[in-house]
Amino acid sequence: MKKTNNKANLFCALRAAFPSDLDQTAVETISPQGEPLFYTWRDLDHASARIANLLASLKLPGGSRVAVQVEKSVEAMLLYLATLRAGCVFLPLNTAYQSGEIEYFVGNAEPAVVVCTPGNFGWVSKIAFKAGTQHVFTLGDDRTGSLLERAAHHAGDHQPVDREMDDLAAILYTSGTTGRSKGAMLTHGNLLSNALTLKDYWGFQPGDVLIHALPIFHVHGLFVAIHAALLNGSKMIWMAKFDPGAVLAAMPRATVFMGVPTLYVRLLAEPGLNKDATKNMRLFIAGSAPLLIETFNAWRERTGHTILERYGMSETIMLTSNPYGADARHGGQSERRGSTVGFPLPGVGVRVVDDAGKAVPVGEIGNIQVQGPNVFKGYWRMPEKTAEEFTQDGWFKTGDVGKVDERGYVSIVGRSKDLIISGGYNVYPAEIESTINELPGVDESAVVGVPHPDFGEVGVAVLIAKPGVKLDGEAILAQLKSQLANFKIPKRCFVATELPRNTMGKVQKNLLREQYKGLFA
Ligand code: MCA
Ligand code: AMP
Repeated sequence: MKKTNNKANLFCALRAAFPSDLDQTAVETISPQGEPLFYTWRDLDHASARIANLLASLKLPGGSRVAVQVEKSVEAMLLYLATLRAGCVFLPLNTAYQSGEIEYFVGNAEPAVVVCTPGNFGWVSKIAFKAGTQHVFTLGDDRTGSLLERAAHHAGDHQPVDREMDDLAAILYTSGTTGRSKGAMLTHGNLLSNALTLKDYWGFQPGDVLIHALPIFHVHGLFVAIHAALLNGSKMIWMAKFDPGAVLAAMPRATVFMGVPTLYVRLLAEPGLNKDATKNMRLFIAGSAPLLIETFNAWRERTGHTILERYGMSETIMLTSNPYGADARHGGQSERRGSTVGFPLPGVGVRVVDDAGKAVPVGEIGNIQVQGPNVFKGYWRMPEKTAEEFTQDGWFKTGDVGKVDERGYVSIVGRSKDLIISGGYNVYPAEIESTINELPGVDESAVVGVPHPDFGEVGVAVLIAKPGVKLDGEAILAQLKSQLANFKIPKRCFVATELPRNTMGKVQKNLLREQYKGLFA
């Protein structure tokens, strides 16, 4: 690998933003044993260099994937930074994924390196070696495991590998309405351009402190949150898991919080959430799922802060945002409006079209298409799928349905893709249905999303048994648990005699949604 002209390597931009006093605290956290831990900027630099040197010592071909399924820890973030430094491609995997899901991702991405928890080494390494992976390391959330043991033998300085803007930095798997998951390929240029835009648009400033309470295997926690903090040289208060009490307790020492709507719902249930508890905070940002207007209003009422809602996708990182301050592109409007996702970010194109691809008039509903330096390079090894998702003139079809009002605010009003967003995680009914349909005695099934007070939306399964077979919904759910990540498991499963169908024979999911909409009210 060449080691010159490395300015396009995203790590270089992040590293350049570290404060000049490297001995300041960059991250504070609590160990799994409950002891406070502090990492300086120098620690982030040296520890990520050691891991990058370890990766370099493996003499991997350029563009090698590093697949990672580990619990959240500061070291897991350092592994991400090290992967960028080393010029490899980071492939984060949700810790809830079961062996069948991991087997697919590893088989599809063919990573050169897999990092898993010490407890999962047995089954993960078996899958990895079968797929041709040469190196499997372990990383525990308590700084244990072979990755750090091996990295400790390497030097604490490392020259980031030369990368072009168009080179891959990460692959994020995202499911589809049909077929298996697709790996969205994000480049150094995609990530850097979006991070720079967000830092500016959200007014990141000296002295900001971010509460980081999201998982780091998806865009929100991994890119939006970490890049914003690092690019601003901001300290992070790092939480391995979201705990509303701990977040509330950290607010007097913090200024920015990012969360999916469920996190806001749970914080609102804390009696201590009030104006006084949040007075040091500058900005609350929400996204990944629709923020109910009730939550938006309740938050303003209780804290005096107006949540800034934004919208994005794994394929595009962030697309739109409500304004932080006056947006000169929109006549200086600065209002954060509930039930909208704000304006297209600077440099991002958003258009709303009808099914024939023709632009709809202002205020009318249509399909959202987007364009910009943040839009991904394509799906990993799926050129046909990539081609299908782009228009002839190069716009990406989001699958979201929405409108842009006369003031320029974008609203998402639905989705043309059959997708359930539960607590900020995406669940594709097609995947759950095909897994259920494989179970003994099942003839067919339908999975729909219904409102849920905590997760926003959850899946409910309705299935039909084969003639003469008696099935039990609870037993079906128990069987699914060994095959699918826990958040994908429908919260209820009903056995019916038939599914409602239209004259074309298509299951009428809207009728099922209507039938079960009050289940969790
Ligand atoms: C946990 N459970 C869930 C979910 N999470 N069920 C449905 N939906 C969920 N999201 C279930 C588990 O299956 C388990 O059930 C029980 O709840 C307890 O699990 P546990 O892990 O302890 O739950 P938790 O810690 O309370 O987690 C809830 C959570 C978490 C904190 C809201 O789901 C979370 O961190 N969500 C954030 C997801 C996120 O970061 N999304 C960003 C994607 P059982 O006991 O029956 O097994 S990036 C994105 O969407 C785009 C690009 C964007 O715009 O940002
Ligand atoms: P993912 O596949 O995890 O990247 O999820 C992306 C999808 O999340 C988008 O296509 C939207 O459907 C949804 N999404 C993200 N942010 C918002 C938001 N603020 N409001 C409504 N939906 C959102």
